[in-house]
Amino acid sequence: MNSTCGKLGYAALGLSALAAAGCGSGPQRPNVIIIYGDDVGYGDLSCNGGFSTVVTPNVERLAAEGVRFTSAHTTSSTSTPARFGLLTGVYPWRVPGTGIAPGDAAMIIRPDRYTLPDMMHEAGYVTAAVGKWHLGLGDERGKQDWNGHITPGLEDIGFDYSFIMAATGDRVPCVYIEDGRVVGLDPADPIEVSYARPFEGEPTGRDNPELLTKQRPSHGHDMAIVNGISRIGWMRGGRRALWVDEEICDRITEKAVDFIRRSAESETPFFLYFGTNDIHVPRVPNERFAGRSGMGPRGDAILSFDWQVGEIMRTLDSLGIADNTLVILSSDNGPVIDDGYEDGAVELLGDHRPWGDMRGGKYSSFEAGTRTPFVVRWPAGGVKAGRVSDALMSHIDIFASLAELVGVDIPEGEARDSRPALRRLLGRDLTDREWVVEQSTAGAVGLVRDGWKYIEPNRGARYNRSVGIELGNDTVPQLYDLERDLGERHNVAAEHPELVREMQSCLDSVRSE
Ligand code: NG6
Ligand code: CA
Repeated sequence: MNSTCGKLGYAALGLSALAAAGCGSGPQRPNVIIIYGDDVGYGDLSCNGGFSTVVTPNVERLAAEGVRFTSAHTTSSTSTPARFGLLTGVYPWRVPGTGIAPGDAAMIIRPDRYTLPDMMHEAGYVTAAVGKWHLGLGDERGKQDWNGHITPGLEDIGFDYSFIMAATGDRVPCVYIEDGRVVGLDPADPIEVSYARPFEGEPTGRDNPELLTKQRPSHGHDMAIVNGISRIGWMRGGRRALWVDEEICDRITEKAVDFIRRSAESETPFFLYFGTNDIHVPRVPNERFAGRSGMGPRGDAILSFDWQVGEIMRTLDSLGIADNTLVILSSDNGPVIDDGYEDGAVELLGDHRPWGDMRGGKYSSFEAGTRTPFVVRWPAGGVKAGRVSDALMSHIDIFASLAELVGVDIPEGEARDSRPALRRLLGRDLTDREWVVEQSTAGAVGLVRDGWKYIEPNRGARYNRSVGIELGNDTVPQLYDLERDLGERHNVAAEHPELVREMQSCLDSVRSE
């Protein structure tokens, strides 16, 4: 093992790597779709082995026709930082203010930053974001004009089109925003949003539990009531624009499908970032899925997630563009069972194991926090059907790998943590990334390298009782031999002091890069 983690002259790899990836003499321009699930665990998808009691046939098809990864990591074990890392190619822990965002957060990716959609745009793509956003809007927290044009917005960071939920399903404002404007707003009934205080006279989950007709909170989530469910944050007005939770999967899928159709008609290659609301809380599945998994709303939401994957694929098939569309499917972070609503997820889990053989889950430094499902399909690009890659890899490299694919030189200093690894992404290079950095909610950082996992000593809580997840934090160094102990049960730091020093120095050098 190298004793440092210095930069390895990756810029030099550019074009030769592209040729070696089997991409002909120059860059190709397949359509690119990233389907980013929310809190979908590695074991939640039936393609990943025998952990799931719910069958997800559409994801299975994707995996059967593409490459499925067993060791792909998001940068962080919660949504906002994971999405920040994906779309900027910069580790979120380098940038203050990238923790879980409130629903009235200002734009976390500032307009002057070079983003993944900027890069795709530069390559001549038409770009869109549809679904969950959770990266803030506008210039200043709480100062957005929800009744006018919410700006700056996604158009300022490279997206030609957007149809989004501002934050998460459990946060206000519970409305869709299309190209910076709330959809279906009645000007006579303006929206007000606050994360500071309730609105006088408006019912809340805390004071009016009798109004919670659909789901009650198990912890938190006791503020504004929308659609019989109380949320995080307060809002009032905008009644005509409020989303109906049961319809979210249909609404966002319809918009994603429309975008694909429009782009295909114009014969412009497209880039679609599709963030599903499933399987985040509140889990309120459409009636087509309600009760179908036998596992309650969480299982039903997995079916809903799978259905959306199927709809996207059916659209590509019907347009004859499925072969030359690069589809990347993953999740922003690991699984959680009770994330704040009494939806029966804990009681009905049965033998289903969302975290697979790993320890922890969402919020955690342990592997289940960041090791997510990851499937890549692109038949025309030579991605081999049915391949399984155990290569260590990170969502942080998607940016530079796609730049490599479409032949764009990333401007100096931008996407600084992203390394071109197209061959690995396409399942042709089965070797590991040198190392992968993982971040938990506590801000703790871990490192996977050469089959070892190191978690820096930190003061974060060990356990989150509300969600029942081991967070993997400890004030002493932790070292696990992932090849023998994927479940991170035996901390062997004391037996390998030299290795601990090397891992720490590797982390230090990544940090100071
Ligand atoms: C937590 C929420 C949780 C979820 C999470 C963000 C409470 C008690 N819990 O603070 O329900 O919203 O934030 O999830 O409010 S994420 O997947 O978007 O990162
Ligand atoms: Ca998430």
